[in-house]
Amino acid sequence: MITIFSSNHRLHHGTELKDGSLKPSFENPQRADTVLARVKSEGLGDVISEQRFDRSNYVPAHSERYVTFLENAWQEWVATGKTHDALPLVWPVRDLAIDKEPGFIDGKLGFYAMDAGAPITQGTWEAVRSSADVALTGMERVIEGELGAFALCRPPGHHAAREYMGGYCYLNNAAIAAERCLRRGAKRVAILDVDFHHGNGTQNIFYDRNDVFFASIHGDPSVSYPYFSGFADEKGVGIGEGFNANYPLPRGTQWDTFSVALADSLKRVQAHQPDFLIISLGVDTFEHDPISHFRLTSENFIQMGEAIAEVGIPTLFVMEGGYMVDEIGINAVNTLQGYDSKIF
Ligand code: 5XA
Ligand code: ZN
Repeated sequence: MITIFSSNHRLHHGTELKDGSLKPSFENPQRADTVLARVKSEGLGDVISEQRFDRSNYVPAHSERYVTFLENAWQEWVATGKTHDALPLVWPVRDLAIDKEPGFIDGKLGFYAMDAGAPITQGTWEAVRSSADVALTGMERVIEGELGAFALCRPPGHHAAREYMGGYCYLNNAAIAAERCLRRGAKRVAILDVDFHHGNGTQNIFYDRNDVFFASIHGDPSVSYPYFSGFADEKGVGIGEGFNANYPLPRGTQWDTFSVALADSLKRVQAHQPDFLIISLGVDTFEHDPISHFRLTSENFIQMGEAIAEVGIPTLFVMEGGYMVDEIGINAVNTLQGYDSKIF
């Protein structure tokens, strides 16, 4: 399987507010480099660089003003005399004005963020747009006939909604790839998110749509991040009703439970009859992940890849979460090798 990778990911390395204090982010450059090293040592396939795409490719999944905010946020922050990471400190919750973009960067950061887990640094925009380009390059390869491709995206994307960042995510790489398929003539697309955390951003973008079916298997949001979405009764709205499926699972979930949800979600993917399938591939479901609470083994990731291949739909894998343990590379590549073993 081909892998698409951008060394620009290293331009982004920030801090996050965790347990009440500012710490180096768990989402660090070592992650993508470790996965890339495993792709190479296993001889998974060719590794290519991303093509450059125009920003107009990011807008369909987001909005013009949100993309403009991301492009300019660092300069606006620096113009106020600050040089450390930009993080929000006030949010438009409940009865506060939720649709008026503030004119000052402190307000904009809160307006366009769901949490204090998506720092903006000097290199963030370049890394973020390159990550989206990695997904778009991979999607193009699949549209052109590859049966599978791996977009080794960093930063990840699945918490990024139409108009907000959060949870280490800025542009929603999977959603941007899905929009590209539709603009290139696909009628239907499915996105399956197997990251430990609910893909709230992807759900938000497609919630009122019937052309993109979205399913997410994740830790029960009543006790796990992102806490405010990912419940089983979120099924879509309007013509999108029935095109969103959530599988919240308890802490400590092992393969026996996860695989049942996976099989059901894949059945629903098949029923949608998509031209393309996009997998939001988080490997933070691993038993030793430092911030998550499932108990999948490295062997289970091979089984996951095999199960995904069984549905027989050309598939783009988009890297999401999975934190610094040596096995992050093993688990991501195991999934891809499991897929390859059945599809080729
Ligand atoms: O998939 N999302 C993540 O792994 C990020 C979770 C952020 C928790 N602060
Ligand atoms: Zn995650």
